[in-house]
Amino acid sequence: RNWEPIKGFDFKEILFEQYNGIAKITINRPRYRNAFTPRTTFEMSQAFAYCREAQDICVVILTGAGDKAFCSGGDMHVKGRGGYVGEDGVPRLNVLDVQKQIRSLPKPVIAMVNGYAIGGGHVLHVVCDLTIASENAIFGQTGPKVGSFDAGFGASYLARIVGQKKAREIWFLCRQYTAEEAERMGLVNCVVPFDKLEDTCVEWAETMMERSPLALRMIKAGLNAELDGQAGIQELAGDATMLYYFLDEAQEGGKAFLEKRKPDFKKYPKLP
Ligand code: 2NE
Repeated sequence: RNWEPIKGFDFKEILFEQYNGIAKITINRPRYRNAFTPRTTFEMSQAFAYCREAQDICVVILTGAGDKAFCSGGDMHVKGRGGYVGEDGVPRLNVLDVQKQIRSLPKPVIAMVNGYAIGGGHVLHVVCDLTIASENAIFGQTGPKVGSFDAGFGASYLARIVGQKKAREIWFLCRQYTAEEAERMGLVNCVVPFDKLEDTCVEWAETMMERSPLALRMIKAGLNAELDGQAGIQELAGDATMLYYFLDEAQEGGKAFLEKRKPDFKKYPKLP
């Protein structure tokens, strides 16, 4: 498959490519099982921001380089006091920004889990809309073993997926689960042989690209809204406003203001 690099970025820790309307973001630190540093997550943020704006990108695939890991969470070499310390010496937890971006991206995001999805790397797949895993994939949280936790999406959204008891088991015991076990928990959409992983993700992406993008956008916002509180409602409401702006009724309000007259809203339909 002919993935083309997306130009205009000087990324050091991710690969950013596209093919036929699909963007692929690959965490590219296989030496460290694709653990992320503040730079990795800054780069991911930039890539997701591009995907939001780009008209020719319809679906995003998130994955890790190689055949060992999707992502092993925060890089323990740079975990300091207050967060993961970047090249500027500032401690951050900027992976949380990436999680929010994935959830609010008005396009589907597929986690292509090609190996270990552990710790903060596990949470990254959890927040993606769909997860497709290869048979060698391993899932789990390690926080309480290594001095960390994610009590945000990593806890509450995980519990929505696998249930409260299982989510507590995952976090309290820090066990590792096979792809088959993860599928049984509803934590992944499907499991395929490693050599079919990318083809399957592209097929799923291409199927979604045959569906109405606006319908997918609205349903994603609706599914998020319940859990994301005011922030979720804001997104769904923003989509409703966007659609309203397409109507003559909304145009009339703005036109009337500029023409210094009373708006005439009477002519627009009031459906039951
Ligand atoms: C991922 C896992 C299970 C893989 O095991 P294995 O046996 O396949 O590989 P190995 O030998 O452990 O790792 C290979 C190399 O990658 C480095 C290792 O240190 C090792 O390096 P060398 O010994 O060859 O020099 N490596 C792997 N993971 C790394 C990491 N996260 N940071 C830095 N280097 C890493 C196994 O490696 C593992 O359990 N890794 C640690 C997973 C972990 O605990 N991650 C942090 C969780 S906390 C978190 O991510 C987090 C959060 O909880 C909340 C918010 C934000 C982040």
